[in-house]
Amino acid sequence: MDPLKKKFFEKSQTLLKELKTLRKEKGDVKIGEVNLGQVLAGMRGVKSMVWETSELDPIEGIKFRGYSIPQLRELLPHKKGDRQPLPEGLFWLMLVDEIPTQEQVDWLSDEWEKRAEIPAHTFDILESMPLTAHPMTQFCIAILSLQTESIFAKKYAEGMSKDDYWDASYEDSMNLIAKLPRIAAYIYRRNFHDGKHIEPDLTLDWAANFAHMLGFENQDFKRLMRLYLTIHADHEGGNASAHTVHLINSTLSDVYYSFAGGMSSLAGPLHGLANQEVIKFIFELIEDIGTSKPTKEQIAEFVKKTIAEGKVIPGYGHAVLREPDPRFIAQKVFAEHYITDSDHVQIVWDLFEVVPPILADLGKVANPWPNVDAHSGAILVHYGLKEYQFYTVIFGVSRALGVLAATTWSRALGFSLERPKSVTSEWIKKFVNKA
Ligand code: CMX
Repeated sequence: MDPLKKKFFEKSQTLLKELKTLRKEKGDVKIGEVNLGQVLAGMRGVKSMVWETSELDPIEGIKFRGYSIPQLRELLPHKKGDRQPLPEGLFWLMLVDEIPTQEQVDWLSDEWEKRAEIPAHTFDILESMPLTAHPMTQFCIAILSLQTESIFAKKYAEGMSKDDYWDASYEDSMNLIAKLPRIAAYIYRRNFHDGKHIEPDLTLDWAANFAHMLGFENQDFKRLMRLYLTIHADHEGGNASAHTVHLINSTLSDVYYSFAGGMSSLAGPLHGLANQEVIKFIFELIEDIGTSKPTKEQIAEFVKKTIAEGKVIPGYGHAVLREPDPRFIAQKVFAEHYITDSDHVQIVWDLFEVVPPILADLGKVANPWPNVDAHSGAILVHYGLKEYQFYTVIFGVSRALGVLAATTWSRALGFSLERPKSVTSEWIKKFVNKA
């Protein structure tokens, strides 16, 4: 058994026993209440699932196994000469709740390289897609095409015991994570660089190899990818992509089906697609105002006009957060350090000043602050990755780390098929009037 898998097995067995006892002895303890407002507002705040890998606080933002992003930047192993954390380290932490050593992270980089090979039919399927298909559509289809490699599905068909679900899930998760950068880069090069593909460089870490296969050799871009793929990895279990993965996987559909579903959810403009919408919004703003150096007054005008047209300001607001997103701040800190003289980045910073009071004045927006998607596009444009249709795919590559670590836990802990109760509006009217 590999060292990560062995650690995971030992830890998950201990928690499994604890949860079994808790369920038996305390199963009827109430942990929350649900009111009609929550149900009508997309189940906001309803505690209904267990997610081991991260937890979201409305004020402090995301904590991965209790660690904030600034703490992770200090504690997770780095590449020599880089201050950004390695996403391999975050995956290790999320999976086994321990900060890994440099040696453990190097082992994981090597392990993913060994598992990165893509079956030929996946490339064939991608080649059969029109170039007009959105990169997220291609990404979802490519992931689903990998389902032929599912160890879980194969073993299930052979009569696998419940006790072994976690093992097959771990193997599939490791394999899928290993393959995603190659698939994503293939889609990017196919769509935007005449299909001139770049072979992986097996000496590089997971994020740097992704940058290399995309065609970016700039060391700062590789640093950016390490940070980017770390901070987008997980946002507790209730966000749409994570919850979709959790739901699908609870039916014992394997991680390929589950993750493809999660990526379909990430492709929505209120979720991950917001990162492409933000840079589109900035390009439109520049076009509309006629300068890439607009004043704050001109930006405010454009923001108000957008709202008056019945549209949202992409990159602002959040279902849970009530302060600026620490993932936005982490990218701002990166840009302040590595980028001088970018009009797009400056507009992002000006929007950070201009948008919140305008949204707050509307009187209905629960969180007027920027979220993770408000910053990323301007930084990618700075390094030359201007094809914004691809941005959500990068988000998706990162999101695999959190949701697949969490899914491995779900199978180890034997969580049940998800099946909440729905009611009709007729039922609600009757119930509320009686109350
Ligand atoms: N611009 C304009 N109006 C906004 C707004 C924004 N950025 N954010 C919220 N509102 C509006 C909502 O549309 C809603 O209006 P109606 O009552 O007329 O329908 C009202 O304010 C209340 O919404 P809320 O309770 O503040 O927000 P929700 O929890 O319902 O939705 C979110 C959260 C993210 C969907 C919403 O803030 C939004 O649409 N933001 C823009 C899209 C975006 O950036 N999404 C990315 C989120 C991060 C991620 O998942 O990647």
